[in-house]
Amino acid sequence: MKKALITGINGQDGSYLSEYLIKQGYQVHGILRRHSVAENQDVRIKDMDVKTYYGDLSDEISLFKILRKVQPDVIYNLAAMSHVGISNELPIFTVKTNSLAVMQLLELAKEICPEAKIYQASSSEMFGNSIDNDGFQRLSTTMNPVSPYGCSKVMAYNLVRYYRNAYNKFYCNGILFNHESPRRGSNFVTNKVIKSIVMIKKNIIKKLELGNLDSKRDWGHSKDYVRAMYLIMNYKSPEDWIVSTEETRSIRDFCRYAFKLVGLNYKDYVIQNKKFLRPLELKYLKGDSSKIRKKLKWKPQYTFESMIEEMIEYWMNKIQ
Ligand code: G4F
Repeated sequence: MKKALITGINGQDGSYLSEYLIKQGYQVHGILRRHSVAENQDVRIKDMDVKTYYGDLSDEISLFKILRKVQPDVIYNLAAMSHVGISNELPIFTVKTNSLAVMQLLELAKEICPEAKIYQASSSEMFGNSIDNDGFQRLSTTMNPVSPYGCSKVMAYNLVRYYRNAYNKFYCNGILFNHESPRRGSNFVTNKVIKSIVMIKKNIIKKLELGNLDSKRDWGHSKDYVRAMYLIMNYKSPEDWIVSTEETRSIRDFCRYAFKLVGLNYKDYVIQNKKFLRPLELKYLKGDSSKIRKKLKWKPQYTFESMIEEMIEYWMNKIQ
């Protein structure tokens, strides 16, 4: 039985990937960070057949011990300080977790489990406001990040490429555009909007405060994107890939559709609060995923609409 180690196993992607890998016949191991609220520690994976270990990417001793004990065949590095807005408040922590810790992982893996393949969760935030003339971002697009998070991810992306080339390793980057689901943290805009809509509908709150409504994102579903991760790791050679829906919509479009689904008009409820604006905004994302569609036959199964419908249904049942 092949062994997979997932860092960030209790996150949105970590939990969907665990389910997917178990179905593919893997023994799944994961690293959990200690959480002060014990119930939140493993909330997304508690019913899954996975083995977990307390650790932290930035704690080299825990990482060393876990790698030595598990001896994974494949490592999916999904752990990160993943909130772009908050990376402006925690820039040093962001770089330590998202860049330096990745170097630590690469070094340790090279010594302890030299045959292990590594997947690195790279991000469309690395492109910043660079857009090719045809309106897409692709592997050749200049990376011009506009947040500490984006900068930290560019460093990790380059480290993975460096180790791959220098030491002839199967290390890959998946540059994933935004991906959402009912398991998304509720301080990311999609789940914040959906959860608030349900609370408005149930008369729990009256308004929804947001920041920039005009930035555009290429939003897919996390379940589709973990399938892409698996395909990337099972391709014949280690490469870098873009995973995206090739469609872009504004936060305003998202609100318009989601409010309409429950019979409301977003204009009656959404107000702007400067507190949610960022020092620099990434204005537009639309990824060219033709490479993965062609070479790995990947394509998303969810649409923008079916993803939002699933999220609404989840919160309608959850919030009473
Ligand atoms: O949902 P968001 O916080 O996602 P963002 O910043 O695009 O980052 C996500 O996608 C990246 C891939 O490109 C990942 F790497 C990253 O880890 C994360 O998953 O914000 C989306 C947009 C932004 O333009 C933001 O300014 O929504 C805008 N927004 C407007 N009001 C808001 C809010 N974002 C948040 N989080 N909260 C608001 O109230």
